[in-house]
Amino acid sequence: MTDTIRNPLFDTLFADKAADSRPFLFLDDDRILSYADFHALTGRIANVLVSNGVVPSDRVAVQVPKSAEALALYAACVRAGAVFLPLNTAYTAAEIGYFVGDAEPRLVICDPAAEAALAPIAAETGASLMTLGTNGTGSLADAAETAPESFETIARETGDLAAILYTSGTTGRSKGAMLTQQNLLSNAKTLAEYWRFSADDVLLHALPIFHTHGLFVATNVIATVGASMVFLPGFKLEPVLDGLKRATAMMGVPTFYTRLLASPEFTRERVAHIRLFVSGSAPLLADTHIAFEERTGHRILERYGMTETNMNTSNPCEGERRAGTVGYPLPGVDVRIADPETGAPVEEGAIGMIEVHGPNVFKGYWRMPEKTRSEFRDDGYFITGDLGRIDPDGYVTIVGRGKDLIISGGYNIYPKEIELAIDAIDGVTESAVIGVPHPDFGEGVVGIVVRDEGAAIDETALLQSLGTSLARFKQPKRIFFSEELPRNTMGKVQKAALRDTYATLFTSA
Ligand code: MCA
Ligand code: AMP
Repeated sequence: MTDTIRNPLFDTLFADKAADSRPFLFLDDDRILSYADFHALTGRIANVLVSNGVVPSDRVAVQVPKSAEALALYAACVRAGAVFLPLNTAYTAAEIGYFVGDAEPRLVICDPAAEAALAPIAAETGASLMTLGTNGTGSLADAAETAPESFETIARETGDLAAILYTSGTTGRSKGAMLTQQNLLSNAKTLAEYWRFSADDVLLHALPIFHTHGLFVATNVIATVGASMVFLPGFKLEPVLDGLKRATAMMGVPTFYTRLLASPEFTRERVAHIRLFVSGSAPLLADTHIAFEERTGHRILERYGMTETNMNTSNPCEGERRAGTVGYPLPGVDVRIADPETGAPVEEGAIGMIEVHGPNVFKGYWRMPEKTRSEFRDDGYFITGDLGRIDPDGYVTIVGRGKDLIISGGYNIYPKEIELAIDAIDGVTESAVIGVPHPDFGEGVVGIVVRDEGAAIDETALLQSLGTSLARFKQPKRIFFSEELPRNTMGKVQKAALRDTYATLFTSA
């Protein structure tokens, strides 16, 4: 550990390993980046950030493909006291426009291929634009190449912001969750200990690095203990099967595990040496849990978190990993079940709103004080929007969602946002968007659309119109037309009835 902590998050993750020659990243082009190499790279990138006008607390918005340099950019932002704002690589320019307008970053960094589309967006808010592609391409990489390694880390307090991650909302407007150094650091330390990570571990990393799971849960835990990662650009079966050979642990969304199980090459022998498989971001079906154990002899460890809270609960490392549950509240995290309307505690074992409190819980939504107030109880507990219960022996089970949310392959999709985009198309009267069981993504998005009288718009034309406004993963996999939407006596669309109608759309052979 460095003598004096100047920047708690950066110092704990990277500064105290600045001279460490042990591997941090095993890359897919066979390069190995040691902790020392990585630390030097953060210094060079931090110098580039500062020479491009970034001062402490400035936002740096980043939509770049996954790479070692992209990960170093995250660490460099923390080191330079900037607020890292990662964005899904699937977002369209229209979607990026909203985030840039809302967050007003000093600097926008994008894939060289997106430069022409994003230049006017950056210019509108007065942000500078730089690029970072794969394999060390782009203006940021070029500038970093010649920048000095030495950089005096900017001092930060634990309560200062380290990142803003946008999450969609039930009203369709995305909210920026403000995460402090303390939020990230406390969770990384807790998880590293709870999951028994040590410097000997090698994590298979195939998750994207623009969300909590791949960025904070995976990377921060590994860097906290000085372990290594097999760092893959994404989840593709062959490289993952190959990468597992040298790994001791893997983290993934349930789709990773169902895809592995679908491969005959995923055998007990292949993973006999693995210590830990972790699943989260979406419900892991008990069937998958059981099939995984039958195939491999390993029980997947399921945990539960949110962008706003980092990780809240986890099944134990030693002890029973109970299928269908998300385990115990993590040490230092208070979890309670409350009446969704009043916030009053429910009887032991009863179903209610999951509420959480602890050093992991975010500071609030960026420039949305009222929204922030409405999602916290007066005593400081955050209202997750997830419905669950706590069994007498302490295991938490998520039984549903109090929020209208679809989780597809670990990505959150808010129906309201999709409905607004569909309703804006000529010829559409109204629409309802639902999620139904999908064999690969867990839930698949389906749109039910009522057309204006005489309008001829069909499924293909509708999907084409959505192409420029919505990221591909959010677009309905199928659209159906109906004369009207089913409504209850209050006029509210009965989504449960629609979900029943289309329940087997993707799962019937
Ligand atoms: C890709 N497609 C999807 C998804 N991903 N459609 C629906 N849902 C998805 N998740 C679409 C593409 O647009 C494309 O459509 C087609 O599927 C194939 O695209 P491809 O890029 O080849 O897909 P893939 O690379 O196989 O990606 C699937 C994936 C990926 C590996 C499951 O979505 C993924 O890495 N998901 C992880 C998300 C994650 O990290 N979530 C954590 C959030 P077309 O062919 O029509 O063009 S953090 C969180 O939730 C909290 C805090 C927590 O607890 O962790
Ligand atoms: P995000 O907005 O991407 O942070 O997603 C957070 C949401 O993902 C939570 O509110 C839950 O609804 C869901 N989630 C995360 N982990 C799990 C899990 N293990 N089981 C069920 N749902 C989960």
